[in-house]
Amino acid sequence: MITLDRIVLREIRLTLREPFRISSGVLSERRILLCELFDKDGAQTWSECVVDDEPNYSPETLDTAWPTIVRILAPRLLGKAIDAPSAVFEILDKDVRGHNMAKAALEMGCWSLAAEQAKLPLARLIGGTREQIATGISLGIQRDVHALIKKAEQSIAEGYQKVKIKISPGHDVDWVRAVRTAVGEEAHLMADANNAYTLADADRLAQLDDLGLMMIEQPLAWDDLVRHATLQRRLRTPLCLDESITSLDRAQDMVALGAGRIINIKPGRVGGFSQSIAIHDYAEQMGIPVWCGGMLESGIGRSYNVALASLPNFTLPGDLSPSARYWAKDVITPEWTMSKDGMVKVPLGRAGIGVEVDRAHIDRITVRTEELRA
Ligand code: OSB
Ligand code: MG
Repeated sequence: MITLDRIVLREIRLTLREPFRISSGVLSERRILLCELFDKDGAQTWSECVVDDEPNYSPETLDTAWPTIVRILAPRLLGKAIDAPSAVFEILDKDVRGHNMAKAALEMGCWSLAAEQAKLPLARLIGGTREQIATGISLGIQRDVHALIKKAEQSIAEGYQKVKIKISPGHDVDWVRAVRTAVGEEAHLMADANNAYTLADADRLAQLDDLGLMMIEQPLAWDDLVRHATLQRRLRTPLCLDESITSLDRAQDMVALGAGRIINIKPGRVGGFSQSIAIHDYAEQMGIPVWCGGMLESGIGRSYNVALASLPNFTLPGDLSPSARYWAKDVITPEWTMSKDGMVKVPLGRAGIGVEVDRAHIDRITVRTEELRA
């Protein structure tokens, strides 16, 4: 039983070590929304709302999520006795359209609180079976092809098991081919377009078929399925959907339409863990592999992704780069690290999210807080 008596929202600023460019925008200083959740019986945890500053990935931003949590979502939970974290999504979702990332921040926090209460690592509470997760890197669009080749080679040398190349018109077939030539046939490469193309580009995208990619992620519009299905029929390379999969229903639609063959699950995008687990289970039944995407989270958001990725059907490497790839200093200790063979360990040594949150550091980089009470 969970009864929240207090939620504290914080906006922190973390500067990326280098700007991250995707087809739909560039990120350099992250405004990150953290939540601290307190149960009336003393359990406490942190969660992260994975919104960006700009609505170029999803319609949500930090400035939509904050007031939505304050005015609409948190009051549905504060002071109410909640049977289990699996009940939270429905409570938050009833008659609230969208705002999945805002919902997810609270929902996932409740899963972590339940793990704290049960004295279990979050990964174990949800039925995770892996002790370490194969890790890939997501490389932003670089200044020129030489910079991209260098980054890809470095990533493989560091042990990453998958290299995802962000593409956009003008930075696509030739760039990916150049990387393939440089790193050889065996390297696990994929491309992510973040909606940069239309069906008019099908011939161009079909040229990627010769480059041995594991998948092409979300080439078409952020909310599209039908056109992806048309495109998938033209391509040998599997399509992987990211932006378009916002619920279990959309995952089922993807399969029914043949709009993709792989799903990138980001718990924030689908409203939290219960929806992520439902999509995972459905995909497993349908023979659809899934992997865990990233949103340039702080170490707190990452801990949820790592726990989720310990479920059995997360069979492909996740975008779970170690802390040092993003930040000069992360908000947790120890920071997330990756072994030489590209694995991230699931923290199974303690309850909840499994990592220590560096409150003093968070205090120093907090620009705003708001406390919500039952
Ligand atoms: O499309 O997967 C994406 C980051 C921000 C927004 C969208 C995406 C990404 C990434 C980065 O690819 C993954 C990571 O956290 O390393
Ligand atoms: Mg993506």
